[in-house]
Amino acid sequence: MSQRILFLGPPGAGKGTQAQLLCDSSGLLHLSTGDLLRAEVKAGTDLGLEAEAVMGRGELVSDDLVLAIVRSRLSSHAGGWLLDGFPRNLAQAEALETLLAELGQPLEQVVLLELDDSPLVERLLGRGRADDNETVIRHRLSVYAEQTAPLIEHYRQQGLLVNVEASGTVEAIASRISTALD
Ligand code: B4P
Repeated sequence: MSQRILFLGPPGAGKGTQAQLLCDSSGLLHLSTGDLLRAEVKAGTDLGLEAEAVMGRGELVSDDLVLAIVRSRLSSHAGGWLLDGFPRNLAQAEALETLLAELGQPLEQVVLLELDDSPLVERLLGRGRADDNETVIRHRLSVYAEQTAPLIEHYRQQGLLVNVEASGTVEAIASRISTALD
């Protein structure tokens, strides 16, 4: 199986859920920028204070801040990894490519989790995190469409993209992902 994987998809597609399962069974490092940012918020660091307001509005935290987190984690890890929720725009994707070239660890596969808006909103309302009210969710979906969705074409052109239908049970989706990964 690929050792350097990225999960792409709209908020609520289940990136975090599926990444956790796959990393538990494969031993890959699970690197979720959302989880790492929430840990900073919880710890009350300067970085967390800056991120909290931005996340609460459903917008993207600054590229520099997110990249610093990813750089520090990837530089200190020798094995395989799964990036969940990063990159979220073209600038982050380009910065990631530069970092991975420096580390000599090219990306091997990008899994796109695909789901329509209406089940996404339903799932996120059910999750009930601080940034999961309907107005913020709608805004996150539009931020995804404008800033993150262009990455689909970017990775398709690089021949790295595999599409996975993200509807159905957690187990059914996990099984589709494992079939899709080389
Ligand atoms: P994230 O933490 O990445 O979260 P997400 O995209 O909202 O959710 P995900 O797709 O992981 O869904 P999950 O498995 O939890 O982002 C949050 C915020 O952090 C962003 O808005 C942004 O502000 C900031 N951020 C993160 N990365 C950033 C970056 N690189 N740059 C800038 N800002 C960044 O599943 C959702 C719910 O569905 C859960 O309740 C789950 O239990 C449920 N679920 C999962 N699979 C299901 C299934 N098959 N059926 C039914 N329910 C299911």
